[in-house]
Amino acid sequence: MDYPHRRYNPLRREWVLVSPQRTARPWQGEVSGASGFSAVHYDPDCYLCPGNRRAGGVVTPQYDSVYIFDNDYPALLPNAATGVLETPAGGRTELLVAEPERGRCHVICFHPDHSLTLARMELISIRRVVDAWMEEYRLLGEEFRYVQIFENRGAMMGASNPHPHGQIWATEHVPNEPAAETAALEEYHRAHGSCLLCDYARHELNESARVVCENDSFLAVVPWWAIWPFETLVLAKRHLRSLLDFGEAERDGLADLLKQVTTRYDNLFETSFPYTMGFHQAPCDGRPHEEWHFHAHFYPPLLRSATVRKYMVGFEMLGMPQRDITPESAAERLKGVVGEHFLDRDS
Ligand code: H2U
Ligand code: ZN
Repeated sequence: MDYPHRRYNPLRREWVLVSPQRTARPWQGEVSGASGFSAVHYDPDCYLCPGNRRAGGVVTPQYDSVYIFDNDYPALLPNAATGVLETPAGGRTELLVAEPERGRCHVICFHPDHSLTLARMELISIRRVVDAWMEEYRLLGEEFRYVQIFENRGAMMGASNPHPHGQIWATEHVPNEPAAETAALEEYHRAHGSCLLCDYARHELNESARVVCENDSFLAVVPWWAIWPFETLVLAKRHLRSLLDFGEAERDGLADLLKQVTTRYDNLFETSFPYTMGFHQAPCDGRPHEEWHFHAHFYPPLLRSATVRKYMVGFEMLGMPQRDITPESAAERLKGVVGEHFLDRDS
C-alpha cells in the first residue's frame, strides 16, 4: 500500500491517515550518537536518588530496589471537595459542567541506580517493578475506579529527570482513553462473543508483518492503526483483564517484553529513546469486565533520528492523526536491530 489510505483503530473507534508515498525516497535519516543516558550512578542533585532531599523537604530514603512515594505535587487529592461546585455566574447551564474529582498520585522509582533505564536493568529488577505495579493496582483499585500506571521517558516527553521512574495516578472516574477503549471492547464483545484484542493478537501472530518481538506470554506489534512512527502495542497472549490476572510466568514475561521493546527502541537510533508508556487494563469499579484485555501502549515521538521528532500539529490537531512510514516498515526496522543493548555490547 504505497498510496494514501486510512486505517481504522477498533480500540478507539477512530481513523488514522497513512501517506506512505511521502517516504518513497531512499532513507536519509541521520543516526546520532548516544545521548540521554546519565553517566553517573548517583547524582547529588537528583531528588529520586537514595538519600537526597526532595523539593517538599522529604528525604528519599536509602532504598535498594523499588521505592514508591506520594507525589509532592499531586494533580489529584484523596479528599477533594465532595460538595457542589460553584455554579457559573448567570446560573446553572448544561454547557459549563464540572464535578469534583478525587484521586492519588504516586511516583515509583524503578531502581536506585541513576544511570539505568528499563532497557538496561536486569530482568530480576524489572520483575520487582512489575510486582510493585501489581500491588499498586490492587491497593489503589480498592479505593478508586481507575489506576493509570505510566512512564514518561526522556526530556522530549516531559520527564523531569533521567532517573528510572514512573508515575501512578488513581482516579475516581475512568479517564477518557480507557473509557473509550472500554466502550469499544464492550461493543466488540457483544457483537462477536469474543475479545477484540485476543482476536487481534491471533491475527498479528499469524500474519507476523507487524510483530516486533514476543515471548511465551506477550507480543509487541506496531499496530495496524499506529499513529506515532514507532508506536508499539504490547499485548498479553492470554485473556488477562488486568495485572491481577497475571501468574508467575506472565509477571516474568511482561518484565522480559518491556526490556526487549525498550532495548530495540534504544538501538534504533543509538540513543536513550524517549516515549510515554502506560498500561491499559480493566477499571476497578467492581464490574467483571470480561471484555478487557491488558495491554501497554508505547508512544515514542521520534521520527527519523535521535533529534528529529514527529509533531502532532496542523491536520493532526484539526483533522485526524496522520503518519508517513507504514506500521509494517516501522515494525521491520524495529525487528531488524540487534536484540542486545548497544551500550552493553562490548562489556
Ligand atoms: P515525571 O518525570 O514523569 O514528570 O515524574 C516526576 C514526578 O515527580 C512529577 O510528577 C514529582 C513531580 O511532581 N516530584 C516530586 O514528587 N518531588 C520532587 O521533589 C520533584 C518532582
Ligand atoms: Zn537519581
